[in-house]
Amino acid sequence: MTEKMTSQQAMELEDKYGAHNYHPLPVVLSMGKGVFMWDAEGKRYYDFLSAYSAVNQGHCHPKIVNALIEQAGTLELTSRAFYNNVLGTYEKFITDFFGFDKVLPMNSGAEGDETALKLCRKWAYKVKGIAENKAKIICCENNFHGRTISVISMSTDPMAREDFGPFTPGFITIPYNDLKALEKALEDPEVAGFLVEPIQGEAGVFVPDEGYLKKAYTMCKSKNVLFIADEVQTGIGRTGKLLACDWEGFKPDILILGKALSGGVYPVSAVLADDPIMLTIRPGEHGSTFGGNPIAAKVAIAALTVIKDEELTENAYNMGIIFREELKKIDSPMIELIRGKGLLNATVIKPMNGKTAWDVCLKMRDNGLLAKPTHDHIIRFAPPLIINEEQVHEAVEIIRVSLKSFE
Ligand code: IF1
Repeated sequence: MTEKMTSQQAMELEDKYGAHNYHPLPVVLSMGKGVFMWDAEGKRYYDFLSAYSAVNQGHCHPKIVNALIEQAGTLELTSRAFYNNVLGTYEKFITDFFGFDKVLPMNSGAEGDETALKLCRKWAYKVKGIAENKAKIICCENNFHGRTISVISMSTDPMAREDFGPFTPGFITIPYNDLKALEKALEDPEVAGFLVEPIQGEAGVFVPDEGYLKKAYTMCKSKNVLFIADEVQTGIGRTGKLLACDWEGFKPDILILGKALSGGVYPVSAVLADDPIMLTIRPGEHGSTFGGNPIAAKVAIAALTVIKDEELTENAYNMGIIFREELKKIDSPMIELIRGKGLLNATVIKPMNGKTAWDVCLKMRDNGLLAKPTHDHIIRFAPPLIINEEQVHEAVEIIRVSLKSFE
């Protein structure tokens, strides 16, 4: 029996044999359950990242894990060269769940965004009648839609773009939360779509002005432009509504889902749209080996069923209010501001005595809570949506003690 691996050994192995494309917080997790994870030495942590909102249902949810195990032992993959007895059931389930005619199943969030871009362009040429190769898609500054070449072609983050050129053409970048800029960009008759995150997660949980999304949607409709909502991070209950777009009561023309669509158990993403858009892609024009595989189908049905049966959207709404209220009670000069919706929240940290958000995250780790900074001074707080009130209070106390330790 091999010696139980220590955290140090695990980190050394990753450093020696793994690409250095991440700078993880120095903690090595070995087990997860509900809102908690445990490290290699058995120390327990509150998970306040949820793998960037992929683990909304809590770690290792039995219903989702059992769906995975059962299907994996029955029929794991057919490819789309053949039918299987699970995919159609899943397609009906998810299109009913979100209210669209059809779904195009993929695997990662970036694949979902790429699929949405291709679908929008196909619609531009087949339906809107834009001249071939002239279709343009509007996106926002400080966006995050994934790491593929076309997706980073929309990025304004130097780190995401540097030395990865040349880039895919056909994107118009405008400031986020700026209707005047959108109005101007929409004057271009070759614009086919507007791709936007209802809340910009990676940028630091930027919540746009109330009404921005609905007005943007209405402006797009007036110009026969598709509103494409990237809800990979904000969707599936995270913001206290099933979709963040639900806060403003409209249905996007194209909806992109990922992450919590599987509860973190398996890579599953999906693009949903109604027939006039979705049917512009014909057989053989798009797909993927694993897209819509039987395991993904069963896991996604279980993951969405858990969201509904355990009323996790409502819990995210209620626990989010308590979390922000309690966080605001912390009297710390390091807390510059708190923002968010539901259980997608962030605080901007003002460095103090040379200590930054990174140091706060290290201290919270020592005190039993895991979160990670984004863009230097912002800490995102996104626990699994199953968190209860007592756990919210305990987590806020850990955050308070950690901040106080720097005074
Ligand atoms: C990493 C960020 C978050 C996303 C939205 C598409 C995707 C993501 C709105 C692509 C993915 C992940 C990627 C992950 C860290 C995380 C992240 F920091 F990178 F930006 F959440 F904010 N649309 N976000 O947030 O989905 O292909 O990853 O399945 O790259 O380290 P994916």
